[in-house]
Amino acid sequence: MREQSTPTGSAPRSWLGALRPVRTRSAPQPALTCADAVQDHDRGDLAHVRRTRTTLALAATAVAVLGSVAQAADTTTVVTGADISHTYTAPSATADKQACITQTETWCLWQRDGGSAQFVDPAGNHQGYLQMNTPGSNDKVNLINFNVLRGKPVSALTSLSYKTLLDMPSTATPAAVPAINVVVDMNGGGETLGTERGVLVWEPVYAAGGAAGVVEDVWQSWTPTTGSGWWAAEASAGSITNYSSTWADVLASPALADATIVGVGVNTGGGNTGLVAGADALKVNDVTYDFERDMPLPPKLTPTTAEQCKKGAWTAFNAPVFKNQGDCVSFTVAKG
Ligand SMILES: [Ca+2]
Ligand SMILES: [Ca+2]
Repeated sequence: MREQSTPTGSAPRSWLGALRPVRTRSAPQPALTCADAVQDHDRGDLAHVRRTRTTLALAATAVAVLGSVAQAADTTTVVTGADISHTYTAPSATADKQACITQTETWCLWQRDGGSAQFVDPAGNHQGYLQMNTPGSNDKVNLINFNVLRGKPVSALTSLSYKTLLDMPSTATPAAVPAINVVVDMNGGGETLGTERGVLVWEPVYAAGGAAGVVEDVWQSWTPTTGSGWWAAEASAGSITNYSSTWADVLASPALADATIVGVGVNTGGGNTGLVAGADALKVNDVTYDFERDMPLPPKLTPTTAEQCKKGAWTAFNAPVFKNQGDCVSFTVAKG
C-alpha cells in the first residue's frame, strides 16, 4: 500500500464550520507493507436511526412493462450508522473479527488507533456519504459488508463500483482515497481466520490513470471490475501480480480457484496520514449501498413567483438551489 506524509496535526474535522488545519504536504515516505488491509474490530458509537429504503430502478421497471427480456432490477439500500452491527477499534481482536463473519453481522466498522468514520451530510440534503479519517500514520478505517455474496465463489462478483472524495485540505498525498476490500476465504467452506483469510484490494491510485487520475475535492466514480489496480494481502498475497492485475486476472488465479467471498467494503489503510476522504455508492453487482447520515429532510422550498426571489430571498430556496437571484427568477419564469 502506498504510504506518505508525516503527521501534521490533523485535528478532528467537522463539516459544520470547524476550522480545518492548514493544508500541508510532506514528501512521500517509504511504503509500508500491505499487510494491514483488513483485520480486527471494536465497538464505537455511531448512533443514528435506522432507515433503509429500497427502490427499483425505473429503467428496469420500464423493461418489464414493455415485456422485454427480463433482467434483474438494480436496487439501492441506504446505509447509515444504525446499520453497522459491529464496530471495533482494538487491533487483532479475534472475537470481533469472528463476530463479523457470522451470518448475523452485516456491516462491520473497524477504526484502528486514531482512525474514525462517520456518516455525514454536509449540505443536509441527503447527499451524504461515509467520511473516513486517518489523522495518524497507523490509523485505519474500513467498513465491510459481511453478508453480500457471502460464501459465493469470487467469480460471483461480476460488477463492482463506488465513488470517492478526496476532501481537501487532506494532508495525505492526493491519490490517497478509499480502496475496495474484498475479503475472501482462500479455501472456501467458511472463514476460520488466520491463514485462510485473504484480502483483494483495489485502489484508484493503481488504476490506469495513476495518481494523476485522482482529483481533489471532486467525487469520482470507479469501476474496479473493469480495469487494473488490484492487489492481494494476507493469505491471498502472491495470488496475483500486485497493482497491475485486473478483476479477470483475479478470477483466473489458480490460488483463488477455491476462494469464497467473506465480505466486500471500503478501506483506508495505514500510511495515509492526514487523509480525509469520502466513500459512497458502493455497488456490488445489482445492489447499491448508499451511505447517508440519517436525518430529517429539510422542508422543500421552491419559489413560485419571480417576486419571491428578490431582496436576497433567493438564497432561502433549496428545491432547487440557485446560484443567484437571476437564476431564481429564470426558474420561476420557466415554470410559468
Ligand atoms: Ca476456509
Ligand atoms: Ca450517499
